[in-house]
Amino acid sequence: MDTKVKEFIDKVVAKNPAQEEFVQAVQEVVEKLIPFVEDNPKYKEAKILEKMVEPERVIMFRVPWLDDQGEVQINRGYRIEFNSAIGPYKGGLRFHPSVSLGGLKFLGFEQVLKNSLTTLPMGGGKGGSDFNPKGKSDNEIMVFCQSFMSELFRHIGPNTDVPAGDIGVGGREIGYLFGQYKRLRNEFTGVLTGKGMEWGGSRFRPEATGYGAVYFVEEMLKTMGNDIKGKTVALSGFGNVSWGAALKLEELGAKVVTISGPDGYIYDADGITGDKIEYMLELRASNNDVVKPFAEEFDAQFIAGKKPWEQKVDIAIPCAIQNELNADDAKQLLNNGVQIIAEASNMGCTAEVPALCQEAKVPFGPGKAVNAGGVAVSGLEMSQNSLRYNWTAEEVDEKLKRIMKDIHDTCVKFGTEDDGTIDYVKGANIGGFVKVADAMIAQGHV
Ligand code: 2IT
Repeated sequence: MDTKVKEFIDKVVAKNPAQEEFVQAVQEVVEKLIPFVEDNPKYKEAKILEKMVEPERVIMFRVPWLDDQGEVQINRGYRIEFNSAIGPYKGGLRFHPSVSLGGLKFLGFEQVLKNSLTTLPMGGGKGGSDFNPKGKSDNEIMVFCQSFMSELFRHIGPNTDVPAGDIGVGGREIGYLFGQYKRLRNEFTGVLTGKGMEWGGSRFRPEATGYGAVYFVEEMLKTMGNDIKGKTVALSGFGNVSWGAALKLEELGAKVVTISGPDGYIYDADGITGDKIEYMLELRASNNDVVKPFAEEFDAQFIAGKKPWEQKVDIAIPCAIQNELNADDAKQLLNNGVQIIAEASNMGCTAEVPALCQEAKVPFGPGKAVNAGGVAVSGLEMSQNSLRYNWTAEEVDEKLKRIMKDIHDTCVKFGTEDDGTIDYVKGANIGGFVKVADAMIAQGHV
């Protein structure tokens, strides 16, 4: 490791003990940014990198609720308000038993650069709870959401901080959270995104992360003189992101052969299409967090306890959770001739994977670029709420496509190497950084 990078990371580790994912996310970014900052002393003098790794504000709170048996349950809630240099804090809420302060700081840190890449005026934030939706009744989910919002409401607002969904938080949860916010504030505002179409939501917000990821992969393929038609694709997860990606991949003539859950993965040689894609929504709504029932329903293969990366595919798109594709998985994919690995999940790959891809001259798309379509359509939802107006499906889709193309152009601009290859990690990190850093300098020492 470069000595300057090491010095920087040593300080981050010392100041943030036991926050490995946060350190991993910071390291991936500063490895690319420190050389850039050395060449641009204004960022160095203003200590922009040092400032950017410190959230502006961290809110941590108790979330008590009563389960269906009348027993008291206590969870922990968080909101990390990371950076507001270019707009209100914006980012999702994650409800998952693995949620911790360090995990949310990694997600908030990534969100700052991702939101900047979208070209829209959004700062970065992230929040959530260690609440586990698995096995909970609909009533328990509602009661939990109401208790969570009974504290969160005082910290957020349409011009302050605008949460959305993430793992474990979809349309249903956003509904319960919005209802409670509205009740407490007596205000109907765009304080959350991912709302239902009847009450201020945007067309394509549920599909947006998956659609955007596929648009980005299409752009990557274009630079290789290739296209998506006929490609076989391995997706992981069965939630919102892989559902949206599967829909768009089918539309564009690619073939999705895998999805996965914590219990294992599905391999379907015929392709996951039509009703099979819609069934993913039922799996999620069941609150069981398993993918096996898919195999029973559609006579596909279920491989227990394994990850989909052992299959031979043209394109691999992790869509589930952080660090779900490691160095061994990447080697297996590369040996099997994979042409692109693109993270639709946040930090879906472990730290070694981008370098392995670069060595093999296989393009690697980092999450903050590939999955930015979700928050981009959240930004468009905020615009529509401010206008008190709804754009048509065509209008939203056209804007999303344009944004994903702009993000790809930014990656090419800042990430093209002397040999002509594109380092998308470098491109996304520098491209996202410049706008935030310039805004921070312009706003003085705050
Ligand atoms: O990771 C992400 O970008 C999201 N969960 C979406 C955030 C948002 O505000 O739409």
